[in-house]
Amino acid sequence: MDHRTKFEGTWIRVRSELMDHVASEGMLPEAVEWYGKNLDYNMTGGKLDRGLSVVKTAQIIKGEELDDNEYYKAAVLGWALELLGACLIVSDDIMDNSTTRRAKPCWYRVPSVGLIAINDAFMLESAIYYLLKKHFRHTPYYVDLLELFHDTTYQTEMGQLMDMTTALEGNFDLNRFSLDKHRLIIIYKTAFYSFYLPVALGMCLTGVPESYTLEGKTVEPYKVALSILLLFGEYFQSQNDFFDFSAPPELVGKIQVGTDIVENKCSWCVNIALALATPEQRKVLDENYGRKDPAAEARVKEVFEAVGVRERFAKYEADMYERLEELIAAIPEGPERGTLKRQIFMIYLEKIPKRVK
Ligand code: GPP
Ligand code: MG
Ligand code: MG
Ligand code: MG
Repeated sequence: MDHRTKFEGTWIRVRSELMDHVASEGMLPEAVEWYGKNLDYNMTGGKLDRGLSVVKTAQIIKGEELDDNEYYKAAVLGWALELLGACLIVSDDIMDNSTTRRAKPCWYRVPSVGLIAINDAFMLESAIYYLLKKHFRHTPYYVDLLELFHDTTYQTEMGQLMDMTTALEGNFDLNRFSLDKHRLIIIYKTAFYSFYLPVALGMCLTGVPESYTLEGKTVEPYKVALSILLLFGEYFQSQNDFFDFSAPPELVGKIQVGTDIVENKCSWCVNIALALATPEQRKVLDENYGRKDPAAEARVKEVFEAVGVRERFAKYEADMYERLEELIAAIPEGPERGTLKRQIFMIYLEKIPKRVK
């Protein structure tokens, strides 16, 4: 059985734990049924990369297959992370005024749902803490897990706030954008929760300490992991921005191609276009970016094509690949179990450049 199928197979048990719990609270049957629909709609159909990464990290660090009990614990942490992802996406789609996600209408667009989606997002988040308490309350690293989830959630919210406040409706001054601002936004809104959190959870679960000595040198494994994973996150979200402009809609699972241009977002593409535009092209961007009008959006896209955003992305991707490869090769690694391994990061390096959504 492949990794993904095995991980997916554990969802049914985690789902039952959550459903049994809400039912045991004596909730009204229609509410219990609604919660089940919330879980089914928002926890399925995704790529599960974050959740899977928790399990893989734990396996690599342990250096051998996890036994059934260890596997389930790792999977619970993986699903807890997927719950965080689902909560963020349900909320983000409302804020971004998005239409579709994973080839289905966004949850808040489902006719009977609407703004109940806000409470549904809260419940997806709270489910994390129910699972953590149930499975990890008695472990010495329970507080570390809580802190990891709380801290990264807060960081993601700060990122989302920067994402939203650099994109205020009606503020058409493109001078407020820059690649440095873009970098800060995406590290906070994506990199911490999508890249650092899965690996840090896997490390925490397998007892990787704050520091250890390797060939006479002190290694701080969480700091090493953070520095590389934030760069992965930067690359991944820049790619998400690029796909928002370039990808055929059926691939990204969004019927209407991206919303970044009309939503006035400080995206990778507009920053690249601003750096390359002639004064005439700059004028087109100034007059059309962030306008809620398909014709204006089309004019912006023409400029993106003309300045060569696609070629720039290919170059950016090749440079990132090289940088990441070097950083991974420099990770201090020994044969000891319970320490950081390059393979954890190699998995990301193999996957991200190939992804199409
Ligand atoms: C993705 O950005 C960012 C998030 C999912 C974080 C949301 C954070 C909250 C606190 C709600 P995006 O809007 O570019 O993603 P997509 O293109 O997938 O909508
Ligand atoms: Mg967003
Ligand atoms: Mg969005
Ligand atoms: Mg996007």
